[in-house]
Amino acid sequence: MKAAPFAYVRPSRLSDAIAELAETRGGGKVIAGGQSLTPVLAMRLARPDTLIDINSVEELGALTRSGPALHIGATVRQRRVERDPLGASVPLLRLALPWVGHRELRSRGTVCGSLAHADPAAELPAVACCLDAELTLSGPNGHRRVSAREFFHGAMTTALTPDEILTSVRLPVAAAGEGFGFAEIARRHGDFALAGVAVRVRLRAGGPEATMTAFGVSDRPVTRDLSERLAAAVNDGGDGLAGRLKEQLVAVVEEIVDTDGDIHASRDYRRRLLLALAGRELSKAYERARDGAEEVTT
Ligand SMILES: Cc1cc2nc3c(=O)[nH]c(=O)nc-3n(C[C@@H](O)[C@H](O)[C@H](O)COP(=O)(O)OP(=O)(O)OC[C@H]3O[C@@H](n4cnc5c(N)ncnc54)[C@H](O)[C@@H]3O)c2cc1C
Repeated sequence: MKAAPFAYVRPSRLSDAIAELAETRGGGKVIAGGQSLTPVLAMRLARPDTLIDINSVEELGALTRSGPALHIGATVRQRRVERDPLGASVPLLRLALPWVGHRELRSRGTVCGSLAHADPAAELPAVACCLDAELTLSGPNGHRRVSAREFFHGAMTTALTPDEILTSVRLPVAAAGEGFGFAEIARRHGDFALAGVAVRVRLRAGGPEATMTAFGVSDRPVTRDLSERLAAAVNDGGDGLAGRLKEQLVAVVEEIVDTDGDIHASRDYRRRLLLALAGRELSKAYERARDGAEEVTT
């Protein structure tokens, strides 16, 4: 099938892009990498009257580190973050990116595009939630900052209003004493996840802090503080931390998996996947934090 007709504009300034989008009064759509939007257009599941291509807006192409944060502009490709040495400052992102489709898709797809698209089974929204990233949304009334955990409202639904552009995301760079874990189960490599987890562990004097974000199991990424459960499993001592963690996490996982079964997996199967992944990745993240091996190479 071919896309329904649309007008196409390619402004070179952010203010013009915002003005063009506002002028469409909700009928326009931003296009970044086009890896999700183009198939949707071709199937006529979306029929925008205007596409606002943001790829010529120079100020949206920045990938910079400023103090404790990595700043990723709206047109920065996923593959660039995967390869650029700056990307290594956010190890969880580097762990997750190879799971996003295939390399060819990541060469076009943008980090912000994936966040704006808000597929509940996508990897990068889970990373943003786990790290409590900050998103900048820009519209006719200026810029506003939204935490990733408040950005995702449901499947393909976010805090973005029809006249706003997601202009950048800021993620905290890793500090000493932190460790990360990321994994998913999909039917084939490059497919969306049936269930997945992003995990961050921080060692503190009072005990370890642990955050886990699950994806593919609800209509949006689900984040939980697992510090007490990790501390309990660690304090039990001995080998087999992943197994002890699984025992600690049964009730949390039961509560998180909030999707009816579908043609790919039942609810019970997703729970079992999530439990196995959560135990394993939390244990790995703890060991990485303890061993000071938070840097990830790809
Ligand atoms: C075969 C295939 C497999 C894939 N597998 C995966 C996978 O395993 N995991 C995964 O996460 N993704 C997967 N994807 C999608 C992924 O490739 C895209 O990178 C990502 O979802 C969208 O990024 P994009 O820059 O291409 O966005 P686009 O396709 O350009 O846009 C996607 C949506 O977000 C909006 N949008 C984009 N940028 C902005 C912005 N800055 N401000 C406001 N709105 C914006 C668009 O209007 C559109 O609604 C797959 C895609 C394909 C075709």
